[in-house]
Amino acid sequence: MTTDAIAVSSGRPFYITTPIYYVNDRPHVGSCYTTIVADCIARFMRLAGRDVFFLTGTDEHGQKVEKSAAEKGKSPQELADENARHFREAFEFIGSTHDDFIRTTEDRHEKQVQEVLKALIASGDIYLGEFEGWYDEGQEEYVTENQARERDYTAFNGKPLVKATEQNYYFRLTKYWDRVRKLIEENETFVRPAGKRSEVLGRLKDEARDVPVSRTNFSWGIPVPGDEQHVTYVWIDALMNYMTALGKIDEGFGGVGGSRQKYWDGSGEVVHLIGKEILWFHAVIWPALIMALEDAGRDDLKLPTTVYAHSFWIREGKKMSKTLGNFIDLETIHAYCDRYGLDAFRWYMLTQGPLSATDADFAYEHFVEVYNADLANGFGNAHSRVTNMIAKYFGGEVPLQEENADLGVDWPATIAQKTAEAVSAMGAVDVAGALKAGLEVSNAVDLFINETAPFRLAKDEANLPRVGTILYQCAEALRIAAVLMRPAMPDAMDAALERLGSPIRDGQTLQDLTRWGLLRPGTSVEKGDALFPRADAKDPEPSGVKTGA
Ligand code: ME8
Repeated sequence: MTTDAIAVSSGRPFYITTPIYYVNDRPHVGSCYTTIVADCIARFMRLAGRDVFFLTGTDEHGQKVEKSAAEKGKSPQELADENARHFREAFEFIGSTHDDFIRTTEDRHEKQVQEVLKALIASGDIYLGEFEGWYDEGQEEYVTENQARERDYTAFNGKPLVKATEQNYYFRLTKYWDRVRKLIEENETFVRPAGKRSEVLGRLKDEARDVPVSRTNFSWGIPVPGDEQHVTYVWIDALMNYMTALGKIDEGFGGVGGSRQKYWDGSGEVVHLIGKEILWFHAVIWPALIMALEDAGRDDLKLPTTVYAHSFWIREGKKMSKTLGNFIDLETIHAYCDRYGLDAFRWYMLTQGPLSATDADFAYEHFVEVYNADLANGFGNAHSRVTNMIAKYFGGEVPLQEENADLGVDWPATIAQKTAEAVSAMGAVDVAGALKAGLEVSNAVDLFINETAPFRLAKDEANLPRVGTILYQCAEALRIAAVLMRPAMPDAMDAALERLGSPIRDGQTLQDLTRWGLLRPGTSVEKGDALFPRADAKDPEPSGVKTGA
């Protein structure tokens, strides 16, 4: 995915996905994070005129869910229903604009996964074999002898690895190993960011091995067609969601006719946004599966454009875990949003989050610092200065500009440059970079006010035309800053635009909205309460009240 390929263009499809989340647990800051990032990209791309499809959902099969349900005295389906509802509610709460929410226990998904299994068993790329190895029960994956030794025979969750022998169905990954390596080597943007790509290429230097794709030690999963004592390994089942939701395997089961085919037919980009711990599955096993399907005659199926693996939120330098009890859970997220607003929470997630190769620390003091700097003293302050002065000096109407006034800032050029920066950053999945471009416009307005001092000039009535020119430029630049920051903070930026008399109308695109001079003199401007009231770090950290398991 080059920057150019993804850039603004009318109507071209853009498909973005999050991982589907396990229903053995409730949503937390991690699942909310990936979904917020995907949402921000989806909103930006829609505004840029792309035909976007944004998918999220839940991963409901597997041993982990079966065990977790048993511990809670529930059936796996009951637990899945309950937690899928929590995920839906959480994603609605954080303002996610996903177009579909897929659940792997849905008929449309199960039927298509069984078709895939049948096709691959028939082509010989899935076969019955025997295996002994080190198994990570938490991750539901086998690790090689080398990896097991390196980790001191400890699983990802800190428990010991177990030695397991099984007769299983296997996927012939060995057959596709070199093709996948070549794909990643020759295509710099298939796995992003660059550091993650190198990690995967490093692992691909190891000896190739086939991967088990079925289990017999639990039953909560999709039965292997023709050999029902085996259930499909959760990973194969889960990865297929990206295609089954579009009806790519069989549109008859997609339940949407052929209307979603265009989102993955080679005419646009397909971006899988994931966390770093599931990169191997997405960067290696997933393309290999698609290649195997191609070999089995499904040459209509395409590879994704980019697998983007972000790092993790940690808490005060430590990994977040249930054992440490230091998770930013939903209740805490609600408490933050109650105090600072959902938009501020999204802003923090998006601008300070671990999208790069390093983990990001969620720390209260840091949250307050960023909130005050960017929002209360940044955009919010610039907005209230400008709307207040327009109210005070021009009766709340956007003033006229003087002809040929040169106030030292070439706004049209600045805006064109910042918009281009935002588009190119978003195309490279650099969400923080894209949002920074908007914030820089609003910071430039603040500086411009300090330098041109309209509040001082206004003391002499003769200067009012000059003051008007300054305030027109401020209001127009702030309008555009709000447009650029809106994918992160839809409600707050809509309020800001509303007060500038410039709500976004249906059908308006980024290109229309970032055109300098759209704001008409005479437009009514409203001043109002602070968009982002200042925060005080001396207040205790917001904390949520637990509402059950
Ligand atoms: O792995 N910081 O589901 P899952 C940032 N069902 N993101 C985090 C995070 C953290 N501390 N913790 C979790 C699964 N995430 C499989 C996926 S996809 C075909 C199947 C996010 O419920 C991050 O996106 O364990 C990570 O990849 C995902 O939650 C894992 O969710």
